[in-house]
Parts: sequence; structure tokens; C-alpha cells
Amino acid sequence: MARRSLLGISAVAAISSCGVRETPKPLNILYIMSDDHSYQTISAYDGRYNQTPNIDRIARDGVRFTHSYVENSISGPSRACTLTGKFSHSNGFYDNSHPFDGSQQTFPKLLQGVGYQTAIIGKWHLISEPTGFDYWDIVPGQGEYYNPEFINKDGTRVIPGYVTDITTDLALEWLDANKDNGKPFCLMIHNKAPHRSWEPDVQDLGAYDGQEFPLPGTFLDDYSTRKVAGLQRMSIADNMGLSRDLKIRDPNSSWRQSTRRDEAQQTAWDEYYDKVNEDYFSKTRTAEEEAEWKFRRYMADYLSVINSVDRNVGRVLDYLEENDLMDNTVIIYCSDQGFYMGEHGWFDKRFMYEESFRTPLLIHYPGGKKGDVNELVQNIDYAPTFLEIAGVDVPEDIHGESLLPILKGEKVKDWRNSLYYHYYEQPGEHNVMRHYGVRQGKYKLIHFYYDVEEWELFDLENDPSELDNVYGRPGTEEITAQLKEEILRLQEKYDDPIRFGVDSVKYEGYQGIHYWDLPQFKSRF
Ligand code: SGN
Ligand code: CA
Repeated sequence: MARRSLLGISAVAAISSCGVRETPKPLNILYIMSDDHSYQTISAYDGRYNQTPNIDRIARDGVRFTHSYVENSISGPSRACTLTGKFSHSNGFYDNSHPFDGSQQTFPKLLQGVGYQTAIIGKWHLISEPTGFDYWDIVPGQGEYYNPEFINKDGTRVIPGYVTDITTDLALEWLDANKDNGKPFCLMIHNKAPHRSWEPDVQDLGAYDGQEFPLPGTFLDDYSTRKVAGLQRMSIADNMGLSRDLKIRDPNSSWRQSTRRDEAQQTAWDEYYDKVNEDYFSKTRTAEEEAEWKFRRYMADYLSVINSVDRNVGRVLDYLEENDLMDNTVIIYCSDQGFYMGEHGWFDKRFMYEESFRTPLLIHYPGGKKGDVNELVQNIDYAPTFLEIAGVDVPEDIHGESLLPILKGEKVKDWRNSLYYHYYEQPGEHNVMRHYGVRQGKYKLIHFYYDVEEWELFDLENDPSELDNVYGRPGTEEITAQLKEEILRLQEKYDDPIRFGVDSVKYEGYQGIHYWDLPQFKSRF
């Protein structure tokens, strides 16, 4: 039987200005997701590096989730999870290389069924054509920062400008054209930014020049108790491309910078990066100094890209304010996973360690709770939340729980006290081994499998940076057994076939399809 839900209606919409009771219109849903946006670089979470005054407006007027997590820390799987409310083994989207089965149940389709108009603009990344959307306008694959291609039902076109501005322009244009047609809307704005290779808008070049970025305490991690962590290829020192990522004219690299910028954009770009190149080649550095130089450049570019994201979030919020939509629109800001800002010496994501497992989540629910929510929430919860907001019965096969009671400030009893995670994309870029695990109370237990057989156990209270794997140490037997039980309980609850052994998992393995293999990108590389 489906779980019944209460209609999430706007109190303001229930009574018209002349006092006549109107049929309440369901709340609109405005969902902004940025690709690879770490909570460390949102000032509502962490003010060490930058200020994001507009994203912070959502936190100020709503809820900041302090323990928000993903179920599989990588783009496509995270997006598939958001649409379905299900773990990868159920929605069939395990990694970035297989097309999403668009014939399956998704929350946008269910919203359409109760009269919502739905749209998605920006990075889609699920390979197959979007379904469940009245309007879609997406970038192919990862998309491009400058003068990007967008694809909609009418075909592909190049739109001049910077991708974050264009994504927001298209979203606001759609909203403006459709906001008064009597239907509630669900608009998903999916920013390509700040994904690698962190190309700032020309107006943001140099925005962080002169800022000192303190090295994270774990930057020089030697992975001494974590064999698998030592196998990865996402180290700033060793795997960050001088040319690809850091915009240095490296004579040893065959990598070519994007040729998409127009003359004016390229002139501004060269003016800035010529100085960066000059600085790079001005002295010989020790390996340690070189790693620090790369870290600082990485931070400067990544944060400059965020400036544009924040500015565009501001445009969306201003639009909602100016059009009296604030009181009947739920606003969500999130990312598709967390990201390493030099912790453990890394960029990228994938691991179940906190920086990539955890992810930002800010929600403004009109008239709802304000402040922090410390419950354990996960991206499987987004779909049931949106369904309950729209008054749709949440289908039984959805794995997540609706966050609506939390957003309304109601006391929630028996909320989950553990989280399950499962990552698959190996063999694959960055060499992060397949793993699943549980986070419960102050502990995290991870099992790496497939081409390794490793367990890791962390005491998050004593070792929040997860440097000391205590698995197998005397005294940990009892907690290890309890956590293994909990893993099994969650694998049963979510019906993950791996509980019957690795062979029972249908996952075919990463196909190694990079977006540069796609015909439209071939010319660039
Ligand atoms: C690209 C990046 C990787 C990144 C994946 C997945 N390489 O392949 O560094 O991990 O995307 O990212 S790049 O040289 O092409 O930038 S995801 O967010 O889309 O899952
Ligand atoms: Ca991502």
C-alpha cells in the first residue's frame, strides 16, 4: 500500500486577497543543483575560503542540513537517485557510462500526473533523452563552460556566453513564460559548474588572487592505515593536469585548452593566465612546493567558478521575490555529491569518506522551519519529499523518506540512525575501488571489494578526518560485528543483491566512456 501524504500547501495561497477561500494550489518546487559543489565552499557551511551570500539566503530563510549524504558519490548515479528516490542497484544507473532507463518511474512523471509542469535545464548526464519533463534544455555530457551547446526537443544549438549565466537565463525564460498558466511548477536547474576543469567566467578571473589558502590538515596524508586510499588517482600533487586543470602551457602535454572562447573571452583569459604561467615558470620548486602551488591554483579557479554560481542563484531568488513567488515555492540548493578541497591531498569524490559522501543541502520551505537539521538525510529522500509536497502518494518501492515533516518543523519520531552507501565505478577514472558501507552513530564501516578485499573502520568522534583505520584492532570486535549486522539489515531493507555475494550484482562494469569519446567532443582533444 502506498504511504499517504498530506498536501503541502501554501498558507498564503489558501485565502485570496478578498477573503474568499480558494482551492489551495500546491507549492512550486525550484531545485538548484550544482555539479561537484562542496559544502566547504558555501559560507553557510564554512567560511574559511569564500563567501556565497546568495546561496546563504536560502539557508537564512530556511533549513541547513548538517548531515546530508549521497548514496553513490558520482554524478549520473546521484542524478538517477534524485529522480527515482532509489539506490543505484534499483534504478539501474550504477556509473557514468550506461544510459538511464527513462521508462521507469520518476518523481517528475508522478508530478506531471497531478498537474505539475516540469522542466530541467543544464547538465543532465544520464545519456538517454530526458523523460517526465514538459521542457528540457540540456548540455551534452559534461557540457562546456564557454559558448556551450544546449540540446532541446528542437535540436542542438550553440549559445554564446558563459554556461552558468545561460543555464539561469533559460530557466528564468521558461519560468516567465509558464508561471501564470495556472499550473504549479517543478523547475530543476542543474549547473555544470563548478565541475573540473574549473574554467571561471572572465569577470571572475583573479577574484581570489592574493588570498592565502591554508592547506587542509590532511593534505599530506600518507594513507598508512588505508591501502585503498593509497591506490586512488585523484591526488592534486600527482594527478592534477598542469595543462588540463591548471591552465599551464606544458610542453610535455598533448592536452589542448578549450578552443570555444571567442576573441574577447580569449583575450581576457590569456591576459590572466599569462601571468599565472609566468609565475609557474619563474622558479624551480621542490615536489612539496609544487603540490602547494597546484593546490592554491586549484582553489583559486574552483572558487572563482563558484562566484558565478552564487551570482546566478541570486538572480533566481530575486526573480522569485519580484514575482511574488517566495511564499508558494520550495527552494532547494544542493550538489550531486561532496568534493575534496585538498583534504587527503585530493580533488574529485567517489569515496565514502566524509568530504565526498556528505553533500550540501539547503531548503527554504515557505512558513516552515528555520535553522539547522541534524538528522541523517540522503539523496534518496528528495523524490519522496517532492511527491509529498505535491500531494502524491509515495510509492512503496521508493527507498527514501519524505523530509516534509522535518521541513514543517514537526517532531519526527524513529528517524533513521544509519546510512547505507554503495559505489561501483571501478575499473574507472581515478581508480577508486568498489565499496559499500554504513555510517551509524560515531562509526563508519566500509568494505572495499571486487579487485581488493579490504575493510575500514573509523571512530568519527576521535578521528573525524578518517586517518586511522582501526578495523581488526583488539577491542573493536563487538562494534565491528554490530556494524556488519547493520550493513546486512540495510542491504535487505533496500534489496541490494550484493548481500548474496559479489556475483549476484548485475553491474557490468564501467565502460570507460568519457565525454571526450563522444563525436561532438572529439575535435577538442
Ligand atoms: C570527468 C572528470 C573526472 C570526474 C568525472 C566524473 N575528468 O571524467 O575527474 O571524476 O568526470 O565527474 S575530466 O578530465 O574530463 O574533467 S562527475 O561529476 O560527472 O561524476
Ligand atoms: Ca558531480
